[in-house]
Amino acid sequence: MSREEAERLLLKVRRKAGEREVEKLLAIPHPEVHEFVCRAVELCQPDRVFVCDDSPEDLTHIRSMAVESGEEGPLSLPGHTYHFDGYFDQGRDRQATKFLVPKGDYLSPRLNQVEREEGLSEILGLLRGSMRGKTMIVRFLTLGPRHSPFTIPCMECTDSWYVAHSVTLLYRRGYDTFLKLDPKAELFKTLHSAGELDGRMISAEPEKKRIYIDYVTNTVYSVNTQYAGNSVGFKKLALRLAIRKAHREGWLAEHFMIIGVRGPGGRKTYLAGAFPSACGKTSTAMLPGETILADDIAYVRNLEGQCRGVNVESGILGILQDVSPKSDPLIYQVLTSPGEIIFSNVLVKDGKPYWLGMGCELPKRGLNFCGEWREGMKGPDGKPVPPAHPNARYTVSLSTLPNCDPELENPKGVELGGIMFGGRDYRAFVPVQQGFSWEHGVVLYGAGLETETTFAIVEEPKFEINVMSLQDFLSIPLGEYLRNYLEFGRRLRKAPLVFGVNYFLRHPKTGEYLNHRLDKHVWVKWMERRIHGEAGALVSPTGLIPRYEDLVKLFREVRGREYTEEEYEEQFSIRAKWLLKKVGRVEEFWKKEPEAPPELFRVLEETRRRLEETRREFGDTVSPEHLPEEG
Ligand code: SPV
Ligand code: MN
Repeated sequence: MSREEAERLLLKVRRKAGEREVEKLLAIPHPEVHEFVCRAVELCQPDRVFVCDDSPEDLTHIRSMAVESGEEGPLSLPGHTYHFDGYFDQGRDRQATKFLVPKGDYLSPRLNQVEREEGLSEILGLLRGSMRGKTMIVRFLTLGPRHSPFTIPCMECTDSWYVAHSVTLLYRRGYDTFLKLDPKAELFKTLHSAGELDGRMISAEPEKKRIYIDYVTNTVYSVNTQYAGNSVGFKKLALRLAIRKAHREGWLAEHFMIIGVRGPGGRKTYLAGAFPSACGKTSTAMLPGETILADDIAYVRNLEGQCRGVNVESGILGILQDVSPKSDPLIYQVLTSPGEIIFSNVLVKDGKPYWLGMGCELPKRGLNFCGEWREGMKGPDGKPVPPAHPNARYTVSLSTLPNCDPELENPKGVELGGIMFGGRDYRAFVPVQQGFSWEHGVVLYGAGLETETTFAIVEEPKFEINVMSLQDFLSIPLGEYLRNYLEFGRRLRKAPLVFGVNYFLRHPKTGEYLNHRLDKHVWVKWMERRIHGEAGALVSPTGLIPRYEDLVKLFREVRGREYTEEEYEEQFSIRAKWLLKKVGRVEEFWKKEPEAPPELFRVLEETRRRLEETRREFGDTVSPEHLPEEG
């Protein structure tokens, strides 16, 4: 498109945006950018358009408009603000989030979807006129570090200053990348409107909340919602687009944290980890003494045979609940010091934010997501309203954390020595184990990742399979995704070791947790030693497990305590009966996926055979003393 054509196209925008904003758009040599902004203006009919060029003035403008508009409120500490989402808008909304699937395309029926034309007409209808009286903010950013093989350029049009402000904290600035963009470069685009707002600047029509993903045009539409996971299009929404791109191009887009783990002699080894919500992901990434590179989403590529990973984001949208000086000293310190932080859905009293489990008594009244809150209050659905929402979050830039890894912006990312998968499993998997191979680990710990949702000693437990903790976001058939994963590892010169972790093992009789919250630090250090061939292992039917003598040393070093043989015996006994049930569940789940790769069933079948043999010889629960040494 020539400049003249672009100017003609942007005429409509010029009336609302003014000369300076249009010049910022015209400086970008990518016709899709102009078309997208024009279409958004025509459809949503904002009164004004603001194009953010990432200059300090523009970023300050967004920050102050977030407060001036009333979407955020100031707190006492400099830089701290709060934001509330509506009562029915407190988390990612599985039901309202759908793929737009063109006729003739197939997505697993497990993925929420609507026929593309029908869905488009619904969501465009809801967006029509949604920005009247408001300003549309246009933002440019990159997913992954800038100037890197990982970079994906992205843009967002939103009518929420809070969303635009969150983007500043969570992502890398991208306007200058867009100025130099190849006019044919692939872009991800998101169009968001908070819709009708009530007197407290909260989306007023939650029943009309829709979040639709159009993978045909790499566009995310989101309306009548403000919760960041639904409105900031670059988290799990763009992840769905990235998964398709990764699959086409042979790399991985994952729900991963990445931690830098220190080993002997000052070396550092990077490990990635996938965990469903509330299974220990952030607390693993934030282990004291180690560094955090990524908290939520990573891209992983084969660069010259090496498995390299980057953080897609540059900030954290973290859960506040149970962050206390004791459990998470690092992040607690950050949250109680001056600096740019948005607190969402907390309790606010006298300029201070409060959340559940913060380690002090909470005020009996204050301001929260329901308005003026007092103890005993009931919500619109008749349920008691907690002082702060359990999914209350903080939004902060990673670079402000003292433990931020220095390689965050490395365009080549970091080499991943290992990948861990962790679910919530009260009675089967040992706390840590290593897959026999890439294939074995990816299938058994990743494709079989489960979260146990109930614990009762007598009843049959309930489980939810969450493949690689990515299941909600998968945008291609599950079997194809797994095949891509397996092949990715086979093409590497040295595939990362694959580990399965389980922080939730309980005593079979008393129901008590068998590990302390911080024992995971020992498991992580054991993985680090394994990657460098510096720890032995025993061969169990489901993977390689630590030897007692290695753990004794690590517990002394890391936790400063003696690790007893009784603890080891309890934690690392092979619970063959429950493990056999697990294998059965995973098999049942995957049988329903027509494209499931045959290797998956082979690994499961071999696991079953090994478990049955061991059980026949030693019984339902097998002490590690019966297991042979590796090699
Ligand atoms: C999660 O729930 O996995 C999150 C928060 O990381 S959200 O951004 O809502 O996805
Ligand atoms: Mn997440």
